[in-house]
Parts: sequence; structure tokens; C-alpha cells
Amino acid sequence: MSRTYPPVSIFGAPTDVGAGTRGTRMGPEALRVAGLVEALAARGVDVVDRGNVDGPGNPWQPPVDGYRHLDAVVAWNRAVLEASTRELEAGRMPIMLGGDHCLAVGSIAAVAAHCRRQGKKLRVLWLDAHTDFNTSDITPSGNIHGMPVACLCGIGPKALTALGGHEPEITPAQVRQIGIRSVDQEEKRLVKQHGLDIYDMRYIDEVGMKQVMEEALAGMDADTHLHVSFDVDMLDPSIAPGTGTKVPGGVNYREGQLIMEMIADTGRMGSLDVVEVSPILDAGNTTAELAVDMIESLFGKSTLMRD
Ligand code: Z70
Ligand code: MN
Ligand code: MN
Ligand code: MN
Repeated sequence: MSRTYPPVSIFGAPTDVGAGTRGTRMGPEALRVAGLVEALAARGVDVVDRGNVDGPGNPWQPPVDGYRHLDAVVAWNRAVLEASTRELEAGRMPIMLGGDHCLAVGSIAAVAAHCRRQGKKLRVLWLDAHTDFNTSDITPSGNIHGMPVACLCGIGPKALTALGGHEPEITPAQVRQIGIRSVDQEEKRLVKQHGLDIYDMRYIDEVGMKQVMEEALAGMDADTHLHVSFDVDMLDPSIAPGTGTKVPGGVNYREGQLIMEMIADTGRMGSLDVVEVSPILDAGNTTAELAVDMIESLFGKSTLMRD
């Protein structure tokens, strides 16, 4: 394979303040122990591990006005925004290791600002069992990891929607969601109202992952920055049990690999989140190891030479 990749900077955001179960704070270490840095280096990628960003502990309190731990979530997202921005401006690809999925507000706000500065188009691929489009009015839990896509689209608390200084950071038309199979009742209405492009499990079963990915990646060109936000709960819990919200009927191993390979083939990935890995719920470290396996495919690992 002759494909080359931009230099990569990995950083961890060890928190679970946005989630309803604790444990994703250990995600970054689990991914490191699974050999993420070594695997990328072995593929010839110029990769550095910047260590972890810092933030407040988990107050473990009930929701206030529909949000759990809003202040702590904002603090962690500021740290992620800063770290991601620094790497993007240095011409490097940030890989943010969560932590829970609330952190995508900061990582994607950084990428959106970077794209505005560079005159680039942004496409967001949201790999998840969930649409993460709740608001304080309709959330069943108050957990902010169920809200980042709405926040990025300008719907949410000011401290998150205005985090990167541009409201909204993205529009629903820039987002493609794959692997979806758990959407709350009122959340369904909201994603429909906002026209989100959702490839749910039924559609994946009906047309197959190849067509799903062709559709989700269509329309990108040399000026497109592709951000991949990978919530490991997209994968079926039988292969990825180490996560807090397990939803049956998920993406299987082969479908997951095809997603990553087809993303790699575009050559357009400019940033990546790997979130919701919770090693204390795992069987050994299999979920982090599987995530590393998938990330190798994102960086061009394939069975045969295809170009
Ligand atoms: C539910 C909620 C959720 C994980 C997002 C679940 C949210 N829709 N869970 N990611 N792991 O509480 O809003
Ligand atoms: Mn760039
Ligand atoms: Mn998610
Ligand atoms: Mn999820």
C-alpha cells in the first residue's frame, strides 16, 4: 500500500462525567495497554502519545435542570477542545481517547473551527448504537453523553453549544450516523425534525454495509475533512462487552472492519474519537483490543494489497 498518513497525536480524556455508569475514565489506559500506539507505529504512522488531558473528578450527582454534571462536562470539553486544536494547527491528526461520548463536543468543535480557518468542508461520521441527540427537556437520564450531536448542532446548554465560539458548530447535513438501534421516544421526533442522516441496523440489514458506507461517504472531495467519532457501543455487545450501554443487535466484526476499510480508502480522515471503552465491564481487555484492531484498518491494514 502506498498510502501515507499525516502525523498522528494521541491524547486521553479519562472521564465518565457524561455517562450513567462509571468506568470510561479507564478507557485511555485500556487502549494503550491494548497496544494502540505500537500498532500505528508498526503501520509506518508517525505517532506520538501526548498523555492525558486533565479535568475534574466525577461528582456522581443526580441531574440538575436536565443535566448531570454540566460544569464538569464543560471543563473536560474545554480541555479536549484545546488539545485537539493544538494538534490540528500543528498539521497533525488528533486521536482523542475517551472517556465518554460527551467529549465529542470539544473534539468536533475544534475540527469545525479548523475547517473554517482552512476553508475545508467537514463531514462527521458518527459510529454509534445511539443518535446522541437528546436535550435537557427530553432526556430520560440527564446524561450528557446522550446529547453531543444536538449540542454541536446548536441545541443544548449555552456553555456547550458556544464552547468553540461558533453556533452552531455543524449542521445535521454534515452528519452521517451508522449502527443506530437505540433512540429515545422524543429523541426520534427530534432527529426526524432536524433531518439527520441515520443508517440504522434495519437499513444495514436490508442493503448491506457496503452500500451503507458508499452512501455515507458520498459527496466528499479533496477539500473534505472527515471526522470519525467511534463509540464502541456501535459494535455488538457479544464482541465488545466493555461499554456502559450495551444494546443487542449491533454491528458485527466483519461489518465493523468493512466500515473502517472503506473510510481508509477515502484517504480523507483527519481526526478520530474512540469513546465509551469501559474496561471494568469488559471480558479481559477484549473491547480495547478490538478497537485497536479496527483502528489498524482505519489506517489501511487489509488482507491483500488492493491498490
Ligand atoms: C440514552 C440517554 C447513551 C451511551 C449515549 C442513552 C445515551 N439515549 N448511552 N451513549 N453509551 O440516556 O440519553
Ligand atoms: Mn487539516
Ligand atoms: Mn455515543
Ligand atoms: Mn452509544
